[in-house]
Amino acid sequence: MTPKHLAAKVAVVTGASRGIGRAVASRLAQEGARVVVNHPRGEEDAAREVVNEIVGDGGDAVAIQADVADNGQVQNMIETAIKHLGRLDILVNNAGICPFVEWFDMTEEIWRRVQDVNLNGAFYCSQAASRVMRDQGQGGRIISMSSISALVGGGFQTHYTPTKAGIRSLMQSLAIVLGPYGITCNSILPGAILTDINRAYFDQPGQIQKDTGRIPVGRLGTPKDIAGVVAFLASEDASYINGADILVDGGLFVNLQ
Ligand code: NAD
Ligand code: RM4
Repeated sequence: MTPKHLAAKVAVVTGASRGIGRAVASRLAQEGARVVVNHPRGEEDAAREVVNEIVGDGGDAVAIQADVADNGQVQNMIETAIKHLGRLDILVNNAGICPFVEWFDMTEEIWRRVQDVNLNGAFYCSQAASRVMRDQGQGGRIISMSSISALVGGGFQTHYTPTKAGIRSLMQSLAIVLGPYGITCNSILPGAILTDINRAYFDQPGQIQKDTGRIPVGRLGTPKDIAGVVAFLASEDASYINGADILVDGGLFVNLQ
């Protein structure tokens, strides 16, 4: 990939105040894209830090607050993005939550919130963004954070794994609907990436060593491991990849025997 291959592009990255989303926002900005750093209420400082870092490195970014689980806030985010940055070329559906919960303790409220943020949020953002991309008439990219959890279960993730399978499936269907407009839709399936979402789990004594032992490359993933793949899918080199998913897990999934 040539440097600054995303110059003149505008990207919206949901849940970009921390973790994988933050690394994605920074990487897309390094590639020349102007970036919307979406964040939920309460993460203003973290989002400002991401924007300042990008601007300090010579890039361009703006923070926009929106709960992706709220369609009205999502519409408002996309309108505000267009007002500030003029266009939209890349949507990264990254925002997600996974409160680890035992099945017999699972409440309807927790179940619904996880569906609302992870899957319904991806629907709201994808529809709003693709309408803009369609009207621009210059194609686009929708890249969604699914998970290895789309392929395997998780005992404390019974609410979460269906959302990740759903996101992957949504990208497959949207690839058909939006391909004719030059808008490609793909998923990334990260394995175990150490971030806030699983910090309490990995803080348990011996847990990192135990899980790392199952990963052939011998380490947990980092947000940067995922950001590079997003940059590739956003690039011209990936223009014929549509409806695909890329497992980025260091070989964890295939290590069954
Ligand atoms: P994280 O907790 O560090 O980041 C999640 C981000 O989503 C945060 O910036 C948070 O503010 C944002 N967010 C949460 N609710 C939101 C809402 N309602 N509206 C807008 N933003 C919201 O976790 P992460 O690991 O960086 O997760 C990012 C994505 O990657 C998630 O979709 C997650 O499911 C997926 N993923 C993570 C892993 C992993 O091992 N960390 C593996 C597979 C997939
Ligand atoms: C992911 C996957 C990871 C887990 C996070 C919370 O999709 O299951 O292993 O750490 O969710």
